[in-house]
Amino acid sequence: MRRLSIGLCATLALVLSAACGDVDPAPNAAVVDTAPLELDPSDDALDDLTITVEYTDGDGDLGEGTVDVHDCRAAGLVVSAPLPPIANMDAVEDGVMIEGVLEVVVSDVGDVELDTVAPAACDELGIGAPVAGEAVFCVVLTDVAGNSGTGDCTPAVAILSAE
Ligand SMILES: [Ca+2]
Ligand SMILES: [Ca+2]
Repeated sequence: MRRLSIGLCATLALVLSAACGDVDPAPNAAVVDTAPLELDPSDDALDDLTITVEYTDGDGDLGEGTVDVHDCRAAGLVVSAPLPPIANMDAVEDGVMIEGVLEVVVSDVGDVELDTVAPAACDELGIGAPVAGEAVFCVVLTDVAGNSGTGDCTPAVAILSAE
């Protein structure tokens, strides 16, 4: 039973769009912190992962979109959560570029059987085949208009054996 919770840090910035008008409407993500780097699936207090993501969205409508976290150990291990409103309505209407930090918590990471190849969403981001005792998580953001930008992945997180 895995859950995803989202914390929005208070670092939302409204950036005036560049006048050249070449705005990317898709929200991009960059993983800036992953903690802890070791999870113990047999201990409920030690199996929760916090991924800190910097986001940018060229037209401001990321709020109320979704965040997907792909567990690259096997296809279909994806947790999704709705994002809270981010920019105010005026900014969204005006298509103002926004950037800020999201804290994404993936709760209760379990021990799973590995696929032989990385799931497509992870492969696209350059993640190789799953490795025993490790897990990589990739974060992809989708704005309220349905635009998905470039995601980013955590370093390998050690998964302690449940034995
Ligand atoms: Ca957007
Ligand atoms: Ca837990």
